[in-house]
Amino acid sequence: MELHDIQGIVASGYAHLKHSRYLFVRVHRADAARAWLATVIGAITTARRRAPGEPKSPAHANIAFTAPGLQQLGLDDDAVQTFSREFVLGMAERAGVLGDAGDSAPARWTVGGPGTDPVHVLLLLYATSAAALDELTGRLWTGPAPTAGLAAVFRQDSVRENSNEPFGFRDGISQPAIEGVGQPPLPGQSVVKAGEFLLGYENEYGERPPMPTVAHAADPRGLLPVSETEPPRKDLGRNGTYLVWRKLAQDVAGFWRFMDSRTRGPDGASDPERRSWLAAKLVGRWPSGAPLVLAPVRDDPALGSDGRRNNDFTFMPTDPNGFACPLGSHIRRANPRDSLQPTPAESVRLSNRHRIMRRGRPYQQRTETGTAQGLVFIALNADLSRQFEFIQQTWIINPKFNGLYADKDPIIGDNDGSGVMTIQARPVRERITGLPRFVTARGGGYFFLPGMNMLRYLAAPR
Ligand code: N7H
Repeated sequence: MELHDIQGIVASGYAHLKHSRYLFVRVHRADAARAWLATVIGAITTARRRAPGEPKSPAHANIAFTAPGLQQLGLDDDAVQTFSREFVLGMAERAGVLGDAGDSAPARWTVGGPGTDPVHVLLLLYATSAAALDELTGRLWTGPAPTAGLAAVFRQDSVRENSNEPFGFRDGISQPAIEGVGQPPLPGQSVVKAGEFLLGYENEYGERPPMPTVAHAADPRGLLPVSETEPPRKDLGRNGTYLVWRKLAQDVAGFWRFMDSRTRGPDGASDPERRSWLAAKLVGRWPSGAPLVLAPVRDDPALGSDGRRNNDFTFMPTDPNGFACPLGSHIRRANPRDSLQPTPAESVRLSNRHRIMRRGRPYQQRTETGTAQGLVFIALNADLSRQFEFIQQTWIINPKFNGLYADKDPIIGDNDGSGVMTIQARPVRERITGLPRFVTARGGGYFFLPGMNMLRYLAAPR
């Protein structure tokens, strides 16, 4: 693996850096943008392994581009069109596939929608403290960015105080391991081929993902390797991947109010234990992170925080019918592991062709009416349609998922107040009705996270 050419966020979620900032940039002038890019390349973090004894860095930076961004930077249309169709169309155009309607419709987005400023570049900044983040922002953006030619059109900050997402559940537990990249796998962690997450390598089909290329003549400095499959064109996308960015607002008060309303005792009194049980059934894990498959009756915080045990499970050996972890719970939809047809082994193979690397972080911000919170959802994948979009469309918002017929994902599905969640149980199943939407899209975009070589190519004067 060419780790020095791969951006660091592919290999690590930078868990030691609590503060992050997502800066959305519009390019007005290509020459100014290229000059700025040339100054920041040296600060971009790669996936290179630390030398023995080398301390962890107190700050990291990564950078990604939309399709219009690549165009604005001067990439020929002929090259832009070699990127995946979904990427070229952009996230807002894929609203139908993603279930982004009603309050989640792109027309209402604060970034990435049809009514907002075009986004060309996304700068992802991470640091140990707010002051260090400001220093990094000054070094990479405020300082060197020319006043003309580039403008920040949106900024999202995030502070991660602990491992929980805003509803109160431990997040960031289950991730695929990429063959040849990152840490050795934990017990239960599936190892998938590098081509599921990086262009230029074999994927779970034994093939290489489609490679964006440029004409031979468009690389007069010889910065890019010659394509093996389409010579004399040059490989542009090698060691890059697609990045999904979504701002997902969470109705935390509404979520817990709903759980409360469905679990009150016969005398009308709240039942905190039962409330947490219902929420866990919807997620598939307890707030501590303990999976329902391994802790079916009550939360087990020691299990939830134990990285060697909290993801070491499949569904079929002990829970084929969903009596512990409901078939339609968020985690069983988002990664069904061994629980799909026709056999558990086939199901694992299939599930591993639809994995994403999640790099999301919570956000919280003041608004005119109070506090808004949610998730900056970030996912990496080599194939937007087969990975992120497939999960969202075929598993999350599909009422016919895995033998169900009327349910959508109870946490992030596009429910409208009449949603249904079936909790399989003996002797009879329980059906929770009247589910609203707890998570609303507020903005987003599809980006390409290039390899370092492509970055140098983009920054080179024309
Ligand atoms: Fe989900 N939540 O708090 O309920 N998610 N998710 N997610 N999610 C997971 O295993 C959550 C979202 C996946 O391999 C956990 O890390 C919330 C989107 C996948 O077992 C929790 C939001 C998509 C997994 C949550 C949200 C996914 C996963 C358990 C939005 C993809 C791994 C902790 C605000 C389209 C499944 C963990 C596996 C796990 C929550 C969004 C996918 C607690 C609140 C948009 C693949």
